[in-house]
Amino acid sequence: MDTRGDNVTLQLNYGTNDGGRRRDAAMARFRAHRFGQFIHWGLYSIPGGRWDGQDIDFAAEFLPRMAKVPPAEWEALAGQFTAEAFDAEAWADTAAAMGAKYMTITTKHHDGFCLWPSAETDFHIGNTPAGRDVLAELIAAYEARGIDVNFYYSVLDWHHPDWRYQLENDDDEAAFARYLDFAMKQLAELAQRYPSVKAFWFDGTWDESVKKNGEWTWQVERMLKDTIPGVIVNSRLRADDHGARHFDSNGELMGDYESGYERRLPEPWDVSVTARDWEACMTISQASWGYHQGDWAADTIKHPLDVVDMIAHCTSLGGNLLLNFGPRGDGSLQPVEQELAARVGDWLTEFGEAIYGCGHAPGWSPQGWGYFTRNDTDGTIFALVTRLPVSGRVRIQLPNGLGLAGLRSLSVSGEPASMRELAESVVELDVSQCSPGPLGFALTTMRLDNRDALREPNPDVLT
Ligand code: FHN
Repeated sequence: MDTRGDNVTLQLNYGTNDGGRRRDAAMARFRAHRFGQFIHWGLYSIPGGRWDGQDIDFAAEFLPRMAKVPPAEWEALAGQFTAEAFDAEAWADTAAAMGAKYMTITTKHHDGFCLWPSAETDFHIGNTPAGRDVLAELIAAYEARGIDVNFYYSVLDWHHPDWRYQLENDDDEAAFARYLDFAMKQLAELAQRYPSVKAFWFDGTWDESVKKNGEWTWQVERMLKDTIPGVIVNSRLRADDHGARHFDSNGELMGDYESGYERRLPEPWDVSVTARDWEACMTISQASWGYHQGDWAADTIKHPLDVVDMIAHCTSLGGNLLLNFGPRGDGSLQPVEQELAARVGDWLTEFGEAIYGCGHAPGWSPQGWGYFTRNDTDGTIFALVTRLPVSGRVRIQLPNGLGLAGLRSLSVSGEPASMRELAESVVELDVSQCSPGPLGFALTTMRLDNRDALREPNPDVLT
């Protein structure tokens, strides 16, 4: 243990590697992507939240637990996994139309069913009527469109006989050691079989059994990064020497980006999150990740403009948004999700300049009508109006000492009818004549202490 002033730094064998702010090209690419597509697809997609005619009012991928499905009946679902409507090209087209720059697919969720022909278990897609290497098909289709592919992997495995939630005796310890060996081999399979994968998204690591095995989590990250140099690992994998997760016992991030925001975003003014890379994941329905055929999910689909607000919100705080899709059991996409993807893509076609390669704009605080972002390369400041004031006026509070020398509309909505300086560093745009809907502007700023050098005095402003 070191003591530096009041800060006591614990010596950790399995703590942070680099505090969550990698500077290499692979991490810069992930950061610049800003928006990705999450896909939950597995055996749970077949029943779609319904068992014996009863819908569960819970996430569809938890059906085996919520409906207490006998393990043998759940395993038998593999016989119905035909993937007859699975079309990797169609999935990739939807992602491209939406403006997603990466896709994260569930290779194995909590039920233990593997979307790849794993040599470590018989419970995999190779032993189903589908019999296809869907991960290879997806990688080919997405990468052909310039979209990176990442893998989700659940350490929690309800199917494996050696899985343990707690380690209460020597038998538990021995069994769980066998399980961790199995999982390590599966992860090595995925990395060796699909070496173009850019990131691993770990889940299901909240149980005491995993938290007591920080060394294994550290070894997994090392193995993956040795196998695929530059590969990215989220913060949900690691536990440190004392069982701390996401952040080690010294408060330093473990993994390459923080992935604790699930179906929620940081407060718009919580600039503390800008200290590291992070990603929020979000369902399109209220709370089901897997396809859910019941009204419980269908009645809670988000509006596309809610999603674009989330994208702008995340970018303004230097984070990514991972939006989840739940294909049906046969591999077909839900039309409601495809429609939402198209509308989100329309917005990114217009305003993507303020998202891709952009991040937090230090000193520019959100002001209710939307968010500021900043191009990480040339420093351009953008104003994204996702919550248009009913007044038709957008008031911009610039950082002290800055004035607005000009602006450029990012879309066909047109330029503001007027731009008035109300006070030092306060400008009001009249956008009442702009076409209805989201707006976005690239701002040109000036130092107020040499305003005359940059433009004529504004007759609207009393000098
Ligand atoms: O239990 C899972 C859930 O099914 C889903 O995969 C989400 C995605 O972030 N992760 C877990 C809940 O935190």
